[in-house]
Amino acid sequence: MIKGGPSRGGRPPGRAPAENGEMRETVYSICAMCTVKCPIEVEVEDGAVRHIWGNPHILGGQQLCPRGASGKAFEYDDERPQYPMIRDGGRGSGKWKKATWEEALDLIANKLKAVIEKHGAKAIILSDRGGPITDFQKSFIAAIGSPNYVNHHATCSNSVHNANMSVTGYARNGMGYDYKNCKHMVVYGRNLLESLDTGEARNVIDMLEAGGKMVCIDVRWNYTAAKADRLHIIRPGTDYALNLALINTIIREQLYDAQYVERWTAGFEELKKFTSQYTPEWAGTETGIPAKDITRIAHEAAAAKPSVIFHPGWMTAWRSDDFYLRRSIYALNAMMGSFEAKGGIYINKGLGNVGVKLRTLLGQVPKPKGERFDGAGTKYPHIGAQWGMAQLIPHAILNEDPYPVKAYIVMRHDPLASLPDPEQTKKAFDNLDLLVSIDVNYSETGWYSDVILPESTYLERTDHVIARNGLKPALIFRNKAVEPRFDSRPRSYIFRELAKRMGIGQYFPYETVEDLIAWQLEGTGVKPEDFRAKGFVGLAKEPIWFDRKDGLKFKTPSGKIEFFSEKLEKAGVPSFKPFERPEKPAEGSFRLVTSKVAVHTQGRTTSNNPLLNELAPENELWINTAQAAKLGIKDGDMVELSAGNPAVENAPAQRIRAKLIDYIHPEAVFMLHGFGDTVPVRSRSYGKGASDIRLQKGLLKVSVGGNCPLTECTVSVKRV
Ligand SMILES: Nc1nc2c(c(=O)[nH]1)N[C@H]1C(S)=C(S)[C@@H](COP(=O)(O)OP(=O)(O)OC[C@H]3O[C@@H](n4cnc5c(=O)[nH]c(N)nc54)[C@H](O)[C@@H]3O)O[C@H]1N2
Ligand SMILES: Nc1nc2c(c(=O)[nH]1)N[C@H]1C(S)=C(S)[C@@H](COP(=O)(O)OP(=O)(O)OC[C@H]3O[C@@H](n4cnc5c(=O)[nH]c(N)nc54)[C@H](O)[C@@H]3O)O[C@H]1N2
Ligand code: SF4
Ligand SMILES: [Mo]
Repeated sequence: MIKGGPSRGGRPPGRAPAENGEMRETVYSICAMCTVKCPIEVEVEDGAVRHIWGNPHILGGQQLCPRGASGKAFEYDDERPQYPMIRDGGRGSGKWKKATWEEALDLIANKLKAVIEKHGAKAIILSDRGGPITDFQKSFIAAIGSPNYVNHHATCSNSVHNANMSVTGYARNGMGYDYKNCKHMVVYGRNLLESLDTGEARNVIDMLEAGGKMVCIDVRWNYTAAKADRLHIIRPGTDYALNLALINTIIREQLYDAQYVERWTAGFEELKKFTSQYTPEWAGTETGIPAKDITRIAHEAAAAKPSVIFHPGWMTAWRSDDFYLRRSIYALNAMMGSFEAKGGIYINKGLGNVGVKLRTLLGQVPKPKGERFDGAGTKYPHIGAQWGMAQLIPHAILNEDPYPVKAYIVMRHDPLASLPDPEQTKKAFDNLDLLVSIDVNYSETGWYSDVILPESTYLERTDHVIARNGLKPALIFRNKAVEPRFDSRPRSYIFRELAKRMGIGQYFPYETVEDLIAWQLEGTGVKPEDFRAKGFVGLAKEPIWFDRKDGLKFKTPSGKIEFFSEKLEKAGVPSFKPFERPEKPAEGSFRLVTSKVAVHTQGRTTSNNPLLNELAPENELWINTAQAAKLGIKDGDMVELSAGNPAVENAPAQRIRAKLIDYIHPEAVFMLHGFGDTVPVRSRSYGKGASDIRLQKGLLKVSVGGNCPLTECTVSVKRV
């Protein structure tokens, strides 16, 4: 027993000797079982993980989600790469040579140098999962002179980010939601009680318990809908029509916050004119949601303003016009005056708001010159270059458009499990001189690469300090809890060593990551030991709110919320776009809708986890009961799905069991993402379930918001 006792509330931080002589300690760190980065407290006993909890000082002692809690099972699973591996056969053949770190890093550096010599640094792309813990890899790719850093957002939030940038000047995650004080929330396909961020889910439950109302707009029932006041099942791809009618109603009936609109928005008259034709009656026929229900949403939201959230969602790469849907959601919030209102959407406060400057490696690296491979920020001026468009990587490689791309470093990202149409991406990868995967698992991309570098897991490594932005900004970092089990290395080592070999070692001026942290903190007034007590250092005593009368800081050219954007127009992108009705799928065909399950993360992060695999080993196909009857499909029948996209050849069919459900739109079928594993050394998930991305043929496309239009996929369904 730890002296003082290991009770949930009062575990003392730091090392504490146990009575029988063994050592137990608690280490504060950051979860990485998904990308949300919940603060954790790891209980370590005799150098091994005993249990992982939520950091009680931030998460109020709450438990983690099932994936966070299964971090221990991941750590002690041997089915992950245990040493550097160099391909020793054809791509994807599974033939590997065990290598030392010196051999693997030398090989990578030599190939990169050869590519630079022949084609220039631009011919190298690095992609990762994005987020704040990216300083090592971003600095590396910039320091070798390539502008081609890209993250996964093309299949996640690109259109939300770029839409919010065009309306308020902030990215999606530049803002947060004051759920606890919210009185009315409308969510569009944001399944927030299953596609989890634990803190968010807890706050939403608190909101509902305090009497807040939630209205869900989805094409099917889900766990969020189960807790909502109302679920409106909408015709897939018509949310934009709903919003145009909501805006129309709110303006026509003068339900908006006139003072706020006058003070903080630009282009209201244009918005009014544009939406005047879109009545609730019209939207009723487009969406299938009766006009009276649409009017009711507008009335209820307006009655609760400004404590209202029209939730802009997250993984929204639904359709080509998704950008306009997201713009309309941000516009609705603006009309409710909800930006920077209690119970609304607040602007995240960062270090700049508390006068703290944190050093980063990237801050010391000259910005690389030259055009990006994807044209983000140049050919597409309204698309953020900080995210880029990973879906254009295959095109760039195959067509040398706009220039040759010959090397690709993939870090904490699995394009062959997350981009649509992996067959096409593989074809492109066959033309690379070098494909490197830096991962903690065997990913699909890793299995197809030239070199796998095993990174030490999140429990085995310390990463640099990051800012936790929000109403009360804080500093935090991922802190090593246990020694690596295998011959892996942390990212701080991998990129420093590669940099040395590339002759850019000066940009990685540290020996240990602890030195780096001390250097980062110099001049901030915060010391490394300050993190010991709670695992983070708060930088504001009270929540920071900007003054709604005069102090709002929108980052648009006008400093206001721009319904009409001259910047967009100049880029050749109209501020408003008429609604276009999605085509109705042919008889026996359906729109394929995919999403997440509470016990897994994305494509390949957790599907082979011993505990989580047991909880959800396979996916099923949800199909509307009446539609299934027409096709002679019964619950539990095996069905075959074929890609029905136009101009698709050789789309591999996928087999999956049918699950009949009344509460899904008859035009849609639904399956979970992340199944259909093709990597044989992942014994638990290999070959199980059907792959959605293999059906999403021909969708490596750029939509106006920079996203891949993932739901513009139809499949035909037949009984096997
Ligand atoms: N457990 C778990 N939690 C996660 C993740 C995970 O992998 N596992 N991933 C994290 C990440 S990276 C993200 S981006 C978020 C994603 O979180 P969400 O944004 O909630 O995305 P999805 O889980 O894909 O859910 C999308 C929902 O949209 C619905 N939908 C599909 N088409 C339409 C349509 O045309 N209109 C409407 N109104 N609804 C539609 C689907 O039925 C589904 O319920 O979750 C995060 N949290
Ligand atoms: N059809 C369809 N496609 C989708 C989605 C969908 O719902 N349907 N969801 C989309 C969404 S929202 C997203 S965010 C993307 C996600 O796409 P990805 O970001 O590619 O997500 P994963 O497939 O989980 O791949 C992440 C990789 O990171 C590795 N990894 C995990 N932890 C670490 C670590 O600490 N270090 C290193 N080096 N590697 C690590 C994992 O093992 C895994 O191989 O997929 C998108 N694609
Ligand atoms: S949501 Fe779950 S898996 Fe993701 S960081 Fe938080 S605890 Fe970890
Ligand atoms: Mo995502």
